[in-house]
Amino acid sequence: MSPDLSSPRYPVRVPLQRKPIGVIASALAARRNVLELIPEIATRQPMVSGRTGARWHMVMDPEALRRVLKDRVEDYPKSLVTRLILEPAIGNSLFVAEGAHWRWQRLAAAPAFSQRHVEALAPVMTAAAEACARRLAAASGRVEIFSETAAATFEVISDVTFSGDEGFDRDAVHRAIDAYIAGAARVSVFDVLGLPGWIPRPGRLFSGNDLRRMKRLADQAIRLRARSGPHPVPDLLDLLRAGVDPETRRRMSTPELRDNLLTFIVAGHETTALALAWALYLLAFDADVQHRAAIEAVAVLGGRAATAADLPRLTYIRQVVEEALRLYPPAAFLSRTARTADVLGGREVRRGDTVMLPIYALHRHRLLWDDPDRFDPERFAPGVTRDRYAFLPFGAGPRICIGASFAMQEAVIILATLVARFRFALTERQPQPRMILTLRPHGGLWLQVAERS
Ligand code: MNH
Repeated sequence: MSPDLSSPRYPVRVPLQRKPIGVIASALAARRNVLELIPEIATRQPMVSGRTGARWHMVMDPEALRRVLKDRVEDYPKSLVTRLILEPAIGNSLFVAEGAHWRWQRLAAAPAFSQRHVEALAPVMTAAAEACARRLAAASGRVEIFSETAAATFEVISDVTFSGDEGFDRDAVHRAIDAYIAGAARVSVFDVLGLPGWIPRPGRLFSGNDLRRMKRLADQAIRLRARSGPHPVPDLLDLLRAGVDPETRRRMSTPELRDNLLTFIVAGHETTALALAWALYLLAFDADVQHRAAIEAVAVLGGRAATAADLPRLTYIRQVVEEALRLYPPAAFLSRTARTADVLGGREVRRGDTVMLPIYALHRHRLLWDDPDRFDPERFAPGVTRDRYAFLPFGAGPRICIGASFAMQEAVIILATLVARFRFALTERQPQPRMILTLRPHGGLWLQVAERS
């Protein structure tokens, strides 16, 4: 018997499909929430295949995931839909490029995300945590938490990409990115499914104006920096400008720098904000866990904001972030296109098939997790082992998120700072997890916030 998920033992979840659905129903469901495409059996079986116009496979088997993401990564490039959605905004940057063009950009960007540089960027995160706490103290009462965490992570990412005032209009960039994400959200679906051509597709994807303006602003800042030289504490622009192709000694051109910096902003701000918002929801959901997290945060921080030096002692806070990334992975659904015929989990894959990696279902898979819908940060306690490919909030293999440790450091610093100072409680408005490009709380994430003591 399946547990009663309406009972408060379980935090909110997406109702998965229990019956196969047709093409039109799929299209409508996917438009509303990509996760509604996932059949419930995807949480019990290693692989589910089907045909909705084109052939597709959903892969939840750790061995098969390893093949797609690591062993045969060249044979499973990012899907057409990924390119279609992202290219207008971020060009052929690190996130979308394949083969040699991806490789050299990854190598050029790697030093910027090394442990040493990420730690050097921590003061920016501490300042954003401090500012976020000030805003919450002023707001107290019912607060829409996702917009608060998004403000904090945008502050961090814009400060570490284009630090210093070089006429870089952050608000304009923020607006352009939000408008772009809203526009992109309207398309994804149709192509994720490879629907037959007779189904009408939405018209123009994005207003080109916002994107053009955003690119112009970034180009200006890059040209100014070329004249003024690097900052005393190098930011991501400085570090990327210094990056060279180890083989050809080539450096990034202005458009390449711009596309990659905008990629960091697009890939790094909303995802981290969601991890934080869902973590706060889960703490509000479970008072015992929140109590334990607060004891740790208060013991380590007292009343001040967290810094990089505190990280080794904020282990439970980190476990909470990891468990939030399991239950509500911001990148809950990845997709690839098979470049050649292959066999995955004993099944025939043909060239051109869509290979979907429903991270949401993987993270709640009955064969991989015990009572998977339950919130339990102990799953990530030191010493607990699990299959490397059962937990993929940042992907895996060569294309693993380059910003993973940046994001974890930022999330722990901000979460610890907030939990030490505030108590969070649920309101009668349950958040609704909906995935468009990322797994967002539809209608906002409303919590009751009160200062401690
Ligand atoms: Mn991030 C790739 C999730 C934060 C920059 N990111 C990925 C992938 C996932 C992901 C999943 C792999 C996608 C795929 O294989 O199709 N990223 C996250 C999550 C967070 C996150 C859940 C926060 C939490 N990402 C960040 C931050 C940055 C960043 C912060 C930058 C500052 N991510 C990237 C880049 C890539 C990426 C760049 C592409 C890397 C590559 O393809 O080599």
